Amino acid sequence: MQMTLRWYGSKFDTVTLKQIRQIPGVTGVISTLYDSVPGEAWEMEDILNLKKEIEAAGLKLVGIESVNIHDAIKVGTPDRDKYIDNYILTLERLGQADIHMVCYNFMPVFDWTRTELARMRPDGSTVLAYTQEAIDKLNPEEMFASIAGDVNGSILPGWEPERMARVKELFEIYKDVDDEKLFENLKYFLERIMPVCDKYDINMAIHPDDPAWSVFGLPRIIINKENIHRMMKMVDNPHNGVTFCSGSYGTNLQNDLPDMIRSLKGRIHFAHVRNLKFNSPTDFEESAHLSSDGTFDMYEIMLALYDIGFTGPIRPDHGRMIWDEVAMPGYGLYDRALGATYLNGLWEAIEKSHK
Ligand code: CS2
Ligand code: MN
Repeated sequence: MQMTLRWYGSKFDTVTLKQIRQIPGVTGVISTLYDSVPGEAWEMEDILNLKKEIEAAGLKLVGIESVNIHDAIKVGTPDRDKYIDNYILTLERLGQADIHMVCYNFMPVFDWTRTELARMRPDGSTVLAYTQEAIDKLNPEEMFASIAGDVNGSILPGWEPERMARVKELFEIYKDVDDEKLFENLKYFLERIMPVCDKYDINMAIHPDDPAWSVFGLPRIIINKENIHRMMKMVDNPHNGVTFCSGSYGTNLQNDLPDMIRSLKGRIHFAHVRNLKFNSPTDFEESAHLSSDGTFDMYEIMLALYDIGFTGPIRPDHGRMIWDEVAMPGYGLYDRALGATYLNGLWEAIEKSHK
């Protein structure tokens, strides 16, 4: 595996490349053109500038998270081909820039969903949290306003204010899209992009829906072992793979994370590894990465990745806000650095005990 950190670019991130470079064992960065608009093709010049900036700091741009998908593609409207053409152009340019992993998601309307961005834990740290009870009381249009006070001045991925202003309209365009339709539209998209992925050896890594069930009645399909295997079989190409995100699949306690990982040998192109602490099956918070701080056995997760011979990029995922850091919720420096160090420690121990 290659340890990386997600970085939003110097215009948006409070964390610097210099700081990332100084986290022991972190050699790569996962980034994006954060101000790109879904549906538009990325300019080669912008891609190369991003790459150059990262390389000048002594790091490597090992993948993109995310190239976001235009709603027309997810909904399957007649104009989707034009947006898929643009997506293909972006992939082509990424391939030419020697970038071979692209993370994306196929969630309608909302990306990840949390009901609190700064829940206080007993040690005074604050974390992202979710309760179904809070969702059940909310109208989707109020969703953004309900968390907007806790964003620390940052723009959250998938929660851009312009997008949230259109929530009502977005719900409207998805009204005839159910799980089956979403699968069909995903298949159509994947079939169209696989030739360019084959040509440039680009691994597509779909991110799971988070939480891994339907929110506000919207369809959600990338939620469990059965559905991911269905997705991979429907377009059976090794470039059609997954981002294994323990914190997202883990939201559903029925998902056996190490077992899922073992079943995905060869198709996990990217890993997000973090822990969750459950207070009840529908109330969880994003604890520290350490096994003892949450519900998951992180050793077993890393061991499963080791056992399948995982060599791709991995990153700690959301961290707690600690030591008075002010940053994008989930994406501060300190706790993610602790997470990376811990995961590196587990990996070293696993490797050595297998020699
Ligand atoms: C990320 C997702 O911060 C997060 O929860 O894991 O937003 C992820 O980047 C997207 O779903 C992938 O497109
Ligand atoms: Mn994730």
